[in-house]
Amino acid sequence: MKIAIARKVPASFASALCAVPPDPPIDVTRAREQHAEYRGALESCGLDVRTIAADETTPDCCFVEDTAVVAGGVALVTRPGAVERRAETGPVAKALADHAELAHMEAPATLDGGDCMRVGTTIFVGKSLRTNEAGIARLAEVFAPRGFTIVPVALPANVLHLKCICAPLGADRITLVESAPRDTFPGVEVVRIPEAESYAANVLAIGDRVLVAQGFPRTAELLASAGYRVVTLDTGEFRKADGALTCLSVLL
Ligand code: CIR
Repeated sequence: MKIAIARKVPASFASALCAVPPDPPIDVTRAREQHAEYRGALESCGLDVRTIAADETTPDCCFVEDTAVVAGGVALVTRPGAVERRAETGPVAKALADHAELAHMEAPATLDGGDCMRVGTTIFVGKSLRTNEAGIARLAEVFAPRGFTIVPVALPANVLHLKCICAPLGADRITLVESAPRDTFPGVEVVRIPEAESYAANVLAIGDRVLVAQGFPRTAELLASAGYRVVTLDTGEFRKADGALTCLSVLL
């Protein structure tokens, strides 16, 4: 059975990093309910969900995706771009150690897992304010010898992570917001997400099912027409902290 690593929402999530201060503020109780629904959806997709305890000193710790990149049996534990998030990696690395060979990243490299999108044997990596050249070089050093091709993708400064504009839909297909250039992803089939629903481009595909943020009907229709079984989830509290669906798990 495939494993998903998730991490509980701390009470301090109320002061998670946010590009814009949310109004109304983050409701931690509701975030915890949404997180439980998310974990339930992963289980319904047949995943064995392992949930790490929260750490009150790291308000963003539920966004585990940023702390590791897993491919080909290796987990590269990242050095997150935001200083406030650096201490999140230890417990995730511990949880991953039973399932994957661990690799690490040293200063000055920084990389957030949300900038990495694996499609077959290609890993697209966003050059963002969180992921620097040294981080991309380390990604290549770990995964290129294992048969992966690393393709850097320049991102505008207002895009937090690569997977804010696209997400994998299996081995040869992705979602991609309409405004992003198609030729950045050669040889990959694309389901275009309307600009007005750009937040919903961050889907989580598991087999023939795809988890989609609630409240984006056009995206849900497009994915259903593309042959997926769509499961919608309320991610409202995570969105306030610039998070979405892929951010909340690491899949093995
Ligand atoms: C941050 O700014 O780092 C968090 N508040 C949001 C991280 C979202 N992670 C992701 O998209 N992979």
